[in-house]
Amino acid sequence: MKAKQLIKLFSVVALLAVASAANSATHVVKMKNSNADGIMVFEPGFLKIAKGDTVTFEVVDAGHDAISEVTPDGGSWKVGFTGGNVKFDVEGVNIYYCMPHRSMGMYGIIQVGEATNKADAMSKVETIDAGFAMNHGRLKGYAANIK
Ligand SMILES: [Cu+2]
Repeated sequence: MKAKQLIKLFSVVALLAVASAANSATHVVKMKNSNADGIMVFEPGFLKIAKGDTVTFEVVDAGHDAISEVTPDGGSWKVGFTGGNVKFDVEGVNIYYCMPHRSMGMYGIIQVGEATNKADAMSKVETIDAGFAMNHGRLKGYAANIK
């Protein structure tokens, strides 16, 4: 291959890389002690993203983690107390919680593309909410955004 052809090939590869990176976005979910939704919260509590997007769990207040409870494919993911990134490659509804504040209703929902497992997720929301010691209705409010 001649040098000119090689340069052309590299240009195409570089453009493709830029294009695919531009198609996936990064979103932020803050882990906080309080906001307008009450105490011990993920912000936003409901987030809709596209398949392939990444969510950065940001530590605003210490002492929170994020652990999946419901996922579209039965898989699991977890973010520790120092925060971190989760890339979502499966379409559907993810329901997650913070271990230390689980009974206080510190839950969040991330919908990735189509809500492929909506019926399952909605029935789990009922069960989860019934187990809270406080903040009843918060998770149901988030779930009302699942479309
Ligand atoms: Cu927490």
